[in-house]
Amino acid sequence: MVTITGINFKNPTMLASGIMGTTGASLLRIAECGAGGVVTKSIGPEPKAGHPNPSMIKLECGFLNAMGLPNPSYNEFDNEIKLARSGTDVPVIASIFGGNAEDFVKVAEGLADSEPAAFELNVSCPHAEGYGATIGTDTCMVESITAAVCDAVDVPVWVKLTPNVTDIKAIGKAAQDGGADAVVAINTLRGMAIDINSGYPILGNRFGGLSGSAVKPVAIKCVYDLYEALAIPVIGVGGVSTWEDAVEMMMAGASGVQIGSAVHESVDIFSDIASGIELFLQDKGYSAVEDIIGLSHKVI
Ligand code: RRO
Repeated sequence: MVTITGINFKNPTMLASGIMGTTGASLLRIAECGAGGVVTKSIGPEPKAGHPNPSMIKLECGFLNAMGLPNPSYNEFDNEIKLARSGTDVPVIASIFGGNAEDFVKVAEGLADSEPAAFELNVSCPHAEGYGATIGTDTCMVESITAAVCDAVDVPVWVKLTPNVTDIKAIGKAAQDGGADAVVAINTLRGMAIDINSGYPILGNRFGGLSGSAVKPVAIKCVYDLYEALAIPVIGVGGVSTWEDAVEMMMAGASGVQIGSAVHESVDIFSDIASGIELFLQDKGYSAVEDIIGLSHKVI
């Protein structure tokens, strides 16, 4: 078991936002597959259709997506959280987005009734004009949005950060100064792919966000830097597909590890990774998962 921001997780794996998180039934399915926690798709103030197709493509090194924050709005989503919660003890975390502090507060208050275990503020989607990284690259916006949501809700607030910045520590500090209980690092890396026969960018939105194994070293470095710079927990996400990846992320400083793209391989990934971590701890003689969190900062 691991406790992060006062929430107990039976193991340190969690479903990352954006994958299998659009319905209560799919969240429940992942919870039943052994995830320690599940995070919803990001939910906003108004229904949003998302970007035109193709909105997700597979590359050799991972996935490129430009879904464009498709969601039915908080009004239509609270029942999905309630459904997931009613079927499992696994903590359900609500990922939310907006264009300013009022939007975020409106969505958080609108979903509060469904009692998510925490809110994860998406200030990091790399391809959503007016949302996500547009505001998540501005320290003042990150601090004021975080503070506004912290004031409005009585559950922990996590802030999911973009790696598409010069100094992620400054953004992490802004979230911490705003009262965040944890940061989540990282969202996808800005990227694009071009069809060489036609010359057209392949994604409907032309560019999008890269996820999968290719981004793991970037995520590890971001988690490492944030662990050193902040006093609040860091939750790691980016390119984790094996228990070894998860252990590496935790040694960089992650208290928990979210898994997204690798769910495409198998939904059993959560229980596989959780048991792999457990066996590793036993083999190495560690007494608890906490022994490896941030270990790479302690070795000389
Ligand atoms: O919906 C998306 O296109 C999306 C989101 Br909200 C996000 O946070 N990160 C991403 O790569 N895609």
